[in-house]
Amino acid sequence: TRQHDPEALRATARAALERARRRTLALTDCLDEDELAAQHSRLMSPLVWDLAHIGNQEEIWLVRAAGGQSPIRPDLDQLYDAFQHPRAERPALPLLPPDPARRYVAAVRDRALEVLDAAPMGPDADPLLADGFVFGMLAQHEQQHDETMLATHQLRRGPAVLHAPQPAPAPADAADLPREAWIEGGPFTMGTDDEPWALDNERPAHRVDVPGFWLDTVPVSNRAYQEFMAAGGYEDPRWWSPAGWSHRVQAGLHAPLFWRRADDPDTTPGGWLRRRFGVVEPVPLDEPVLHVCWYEADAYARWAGRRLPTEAEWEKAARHDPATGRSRRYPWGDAEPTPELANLGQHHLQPAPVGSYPAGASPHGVRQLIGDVWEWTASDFEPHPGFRAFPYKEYSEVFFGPDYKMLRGGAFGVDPVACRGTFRNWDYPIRRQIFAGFRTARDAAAGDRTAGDVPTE
Ligand code: AVJ
Ligand code: FE
Repeated sequence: TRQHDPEALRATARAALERARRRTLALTDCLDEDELAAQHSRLMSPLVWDLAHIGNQEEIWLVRAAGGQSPIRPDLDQLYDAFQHPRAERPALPLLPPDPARRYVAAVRDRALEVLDAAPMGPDADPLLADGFVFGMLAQHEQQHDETMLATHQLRRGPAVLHAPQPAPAPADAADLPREAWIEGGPFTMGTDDEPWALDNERPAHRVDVPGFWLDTVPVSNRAYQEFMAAGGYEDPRWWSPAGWSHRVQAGLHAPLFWRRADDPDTTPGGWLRRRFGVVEPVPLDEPVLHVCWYEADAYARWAGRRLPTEAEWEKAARHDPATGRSRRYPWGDAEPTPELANLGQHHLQPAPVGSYPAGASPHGVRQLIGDVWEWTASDFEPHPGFRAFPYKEYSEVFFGPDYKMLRGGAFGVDPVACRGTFRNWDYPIRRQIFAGFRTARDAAAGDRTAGDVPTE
């Protein structure tokens, strides 16, 4: 996966940066000045803040730190420092209006491409430049903000401005899939040392012993989640953690975010409607459930007699190849994602039906680990053993601890550059505006573990 030809690496880096910028502009060119400056939710920044913040990070890390160039707009550093201003306060800041923000990000990009054309990028170069890391880091940063901007679009009220084709219907075999897959026990390699654009929190590679466990072959569907709702799951504290139950009561949770009861529940299959990027439609029963918080996922799993997988279990299911004992980049192997393998890249504005993407299945037959919906795991955000912050503590290190829960796998609005079997995402357990669903797991029962835990054919 390392590209040793510097010209090929330059072309890959340029394409990743250009793809991110096309998306950033598409997400901001479709709204007028007022909508770009408005705060559509207190959870989110105004879109103009994300836009200029993308440029400012590119200036700081790519143009100045890696490129050694002089500052373009050092006066903007404070304004667009995410740690100095919480999201709720950003609309009151003297932000660049949309057109000056667009000119700023374009000026930074011109300089960034000059740096790219001149940079030594061999494995012995400065660590920011080696293997083109800083270009990959900024492309991932921009794509992550694009996903955040997509969540702002989803929260925004008003007529639809984003459009995309629907994913294909589920393949014929989706209904006959086994409900769960057995992931045999034993050590596997978690994290990576040889993924050139892996971020600091994905490193280093280390062995983790994961006892055998059962994992859902597909994410939990809206149909299954509605069974939990119909069984009174939201009203029964037995299924909720203490913190989850107090949040459930205080926030009045009773259904996923963006859902409302249909006026004519008898003629709407399932009886629920959802708002999706400005369109109200019946909740599709075969899609993975989306816009649930960690507490809801945890409660559903307990109601189902199951639990959320740990992050190590998730990564083993997504990467471990029982035939070779190797950890691979993706469930299907080492090849880059394509539209046949996973629902990524905002080609669609929703997840595909559960059971989709048979070509992207893992060797254990687990589907949709990559793409469709971020998957909540049971785990807190902890560093891998041997972690070293790079290039700055505020990317990952300041978030370590029990406040954040880990999400894995990426959603339909995640670009492939910011998605792989090792990629780690995190958020507060109350957050629902992110594109998150989940799947469940359970421990081995007596008799499940064979001698030496060799998988049986
Ligand atoms: C990894 C998605 C939690 O959006 O807060 C963006 C990514 N870091 N700018 C976030 C990030 C700095 C981060 N997440
Ligand atoms: Fe950022």
